[in-house]
Amino acid sequence: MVNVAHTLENLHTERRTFKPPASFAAHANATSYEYKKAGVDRLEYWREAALRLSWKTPFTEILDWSDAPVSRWFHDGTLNACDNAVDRHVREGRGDRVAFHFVGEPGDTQTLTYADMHVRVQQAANALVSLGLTKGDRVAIYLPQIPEAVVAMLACARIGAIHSVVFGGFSTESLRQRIDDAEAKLVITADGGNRRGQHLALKPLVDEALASHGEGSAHPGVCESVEHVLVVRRTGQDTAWVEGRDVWWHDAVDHQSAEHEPAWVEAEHPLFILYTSGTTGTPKGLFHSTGGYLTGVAHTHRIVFDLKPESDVYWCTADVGWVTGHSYIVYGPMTNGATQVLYEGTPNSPHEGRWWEIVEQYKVTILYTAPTAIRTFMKWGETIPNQYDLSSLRLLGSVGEPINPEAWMWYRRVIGGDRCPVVDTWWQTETGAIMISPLPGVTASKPGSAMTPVPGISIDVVDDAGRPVANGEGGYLVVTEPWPSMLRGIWGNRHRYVSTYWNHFDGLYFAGDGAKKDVDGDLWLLGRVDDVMNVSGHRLTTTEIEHALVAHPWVAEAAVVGAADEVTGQAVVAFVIVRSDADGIPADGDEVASALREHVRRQIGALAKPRTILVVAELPKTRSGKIMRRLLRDVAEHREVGDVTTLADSSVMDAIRSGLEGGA
Ligand code: 6R9
Repeated sequence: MVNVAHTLENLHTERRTFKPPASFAAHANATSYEYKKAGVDRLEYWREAALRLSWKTPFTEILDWSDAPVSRWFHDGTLNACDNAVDRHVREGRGDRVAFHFVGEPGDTQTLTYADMHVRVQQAANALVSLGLTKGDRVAIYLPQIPEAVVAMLACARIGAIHSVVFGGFSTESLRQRIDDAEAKLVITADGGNRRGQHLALKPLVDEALASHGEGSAHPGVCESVEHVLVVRRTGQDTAWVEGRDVWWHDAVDHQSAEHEPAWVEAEHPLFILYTSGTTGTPKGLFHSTGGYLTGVAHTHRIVFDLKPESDVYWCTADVGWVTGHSYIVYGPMTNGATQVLYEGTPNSPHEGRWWEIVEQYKVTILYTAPTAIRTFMKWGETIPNQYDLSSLRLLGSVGEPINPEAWMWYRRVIGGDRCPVVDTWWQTETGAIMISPLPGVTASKPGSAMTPVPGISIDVVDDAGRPVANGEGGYLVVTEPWPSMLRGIWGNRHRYVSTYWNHFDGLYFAGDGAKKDVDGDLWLLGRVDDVMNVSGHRLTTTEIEHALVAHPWVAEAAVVGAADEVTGQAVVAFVIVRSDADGIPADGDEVASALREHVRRQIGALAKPRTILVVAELPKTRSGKIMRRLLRDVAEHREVGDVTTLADSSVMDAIRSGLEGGA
């Protein structure tokens, strides 16, 4: 069940612990009292956290669980997320504080204070209103990592519109699906973004998505909800234009008044939809509330990252297109009045020291990134970060996938100078906010373990029957009590919400991850137990890639597995059976493979492109016709193939093996 089994050995032997430095603990936002308070009265603990937000009308009820498993938190209060993230700081005299040091990949920079953001979000909100948007409408945002992405999200929140950010690396097809499922009225995009010195066009992908319901299209009737496309000029590249539909951001926004009264919404008003790979083919549109979500992200950001808003410079390297960007760039840090770095580009552009140059230049104090990035830096070698002054750093965070102890130790030693606590934070798009993590001033942490649930969160590891396992044993990770930032559902599909998360174990939220309690009861995350893969911290399912492959005329059948990969955690490996009589199919397997890899990139996006495609004559199947991915994973990971007794035809694996040795 667990696909990172190779890390298990470490877990049994890992006994190193790192206590918070005394100087850190002495000034930490969170002490052990935090656990005590939450332990005495969980709901009261969350009430206090919610009271740190700015409410227009106060709430009287904390949790309403009568419609379980859909929760309502603080539901009779009203507030606005943009007001909390921006206006409040200006109102309370913090307008001059820098909100963002923006660094574009080509080297352009912008400094935006909270007062600057205040002007921008109000102008953008007025522009949205003038384009006919109103409370409850959905807006798709397909932008590079530039300040307008943050402004666009907050402007939606300001008017009560629900944003659905689609990561800029997704293909036309993925964008089309997401626009369509949410019935977005507006798409906000850019001419393009900067990626490794190139201009990467975005607008043409939007045009293609919206044109796909045209005559003769494979998708009649889709995306008809879209009335306008708002286009940020980022790269200046030539852009096709649909008169009447397309509007330049600068034309629509810049002349607007910088006064806009936020829409005061009920706490349960949906703030955003974010699509994530599901175990069945189509992506799930998870949606989050306003009051509970904001409480969860602001609170965890304050206690896990120990944010001191007056002095810290915080940098989360995630893209705003992922949940980490939503929760720990936009809503959590901004609600807490953080000063942040926002970087448009990749870590090796124009050179492999780019991140460390940024840390040095802006004196970054808190860095939050992913294991895949850390392993990439390890591969590039420590002489690169060693050339920069990283002494401003005081806390390091990790998220997205299990961090192997070796990477954890390297991160702590090379980047953190052996003095910074490392917080390995486990959470999901569904959970909205961090659920398991050390508290940096309290926890003596172990390399590779996310340690314990954060205060106010109730988590367990259970066996197949839903019974808690003993220390020293593994099982399935579950959340046992509702929490404020939990997802409120899957857009338009309550049934799928219930069956995906609540039908596995009665009354428990099923996270889809395997976990182990060590002898001390600390938690070790072991990766997904379903067919979700984790490639560089991005969630993909085997099914969605298989669907893309079989949609190609050359492919008769396809099976996809996630194989362990040193840098990306897992890598996509596809096994395909081709139609040898298909029109135009090359005789050479390598040519077939490269064309199919490109096809997957176009269908889903570059992140889904298989590392390896193997053309095979047959796939291993059980007698009931199920593909045995476990055996294919053995092949992909160059292991001895496991038990084949349930195969309908046990010679299939021999054929695959010998075919591979033949050089395919
Ligand atoms: C925030 C985010 C969620 C899945 C989750 C798990 C994996 C995330 C992790 C981790 C081990 C950590 N995951 N953080 N596994 N240790 N610290 O990544 O959300 O994109 O929805 O992915 O990522 O498998 O179930 P999302």
